[in-house]
Amino acid sequence: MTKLEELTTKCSPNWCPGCGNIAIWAAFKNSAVKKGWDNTNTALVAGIGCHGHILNFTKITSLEGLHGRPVPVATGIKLANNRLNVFAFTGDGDCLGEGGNHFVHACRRNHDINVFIHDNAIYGLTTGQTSPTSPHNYKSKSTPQGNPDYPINPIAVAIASGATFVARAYAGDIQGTTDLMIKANEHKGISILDILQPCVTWNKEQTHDFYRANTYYLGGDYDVKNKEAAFKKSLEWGEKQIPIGVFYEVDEPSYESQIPQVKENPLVDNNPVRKDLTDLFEEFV
Ligand SMILES: Cc1ncc(C[n+]2csc(CCOP(=O)(O)OP(=O)(O)O)c2C)c(N)n1
Ligand code: SF4
Repeated sequence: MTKLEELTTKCSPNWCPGCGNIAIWAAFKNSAVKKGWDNTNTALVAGIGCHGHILNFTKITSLEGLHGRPVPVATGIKLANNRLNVFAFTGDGDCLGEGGNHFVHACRRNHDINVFIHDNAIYGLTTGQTSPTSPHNYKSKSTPQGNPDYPINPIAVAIASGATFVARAYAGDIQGTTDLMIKANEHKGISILDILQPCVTWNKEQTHDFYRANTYYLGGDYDVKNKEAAFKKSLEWGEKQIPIGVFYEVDEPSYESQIPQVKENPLVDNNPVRKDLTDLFEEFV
């Protein structure tokens, strides 16, 4: 059983007070405690950005990848040891800008990993420039006259690329985010969770007040298996019209379950053949 105090590191969070990352961190720790995720069964990866700091404050084995690369690192970890729960924390810039190609290919391959997008619709760490999810006409120091680009829709792109679990959370609802994180990890195959994460310092449009006023939970007779309906739903965005919850979930074989070398036993259980690579490295010195 994982205890909350066991997940704490010596580092104190340095996120701005009120930052949505604090709520995402809380939701992840709650999920870990509920489901027993710890160093024996779980690995974490993050990209570069404010979101990536989550690794410094969470005591579970982790690796901070290059900017835009947490998804391929996570798929590598899962291929090496498919017994692990693997979580990739990534920013909207990290995942959909620098890492956009990795995102699409991981979705279509249906790797059994969890991708949590800390979506603050700006580049946070580098002080608030326009990102791939910033709205059209958004003004920031990088687009002072208004953003000429139209935003990427992470939900629509994930569905179109073949992801088998696609959901959206609002960080300010810690309980709701916890439930979605747990559901994501229970899904066999790739789970994309786009988490609306207010950046209280730089983004004065997509604020906690904005999301509290305009989000609503999917439910009732909404059918998560209907791809066409999910795609249509993913295009909804507006006043009181931002859906939260699971948009799409279907059972399809994961990448790892189809690879003969890993479907029975994780690669780490095989006796790896160790080769002395000194000569090879010498060639490049
Ligand atoms: C290849 C590369 N390009 C640019 C940078 C500079 N850089 C570091 S963090 C960052 C933006 C991060 O934004 P996002 O991924 O949305 O994360 P956030 O800080 O908002 O959590 C950029 C552009 C970098 N480190 N590496
Ligand atoms: S700059 Fe924004 S995203 Fe980064 S810690 Fe501060 S509020 Fe959070």
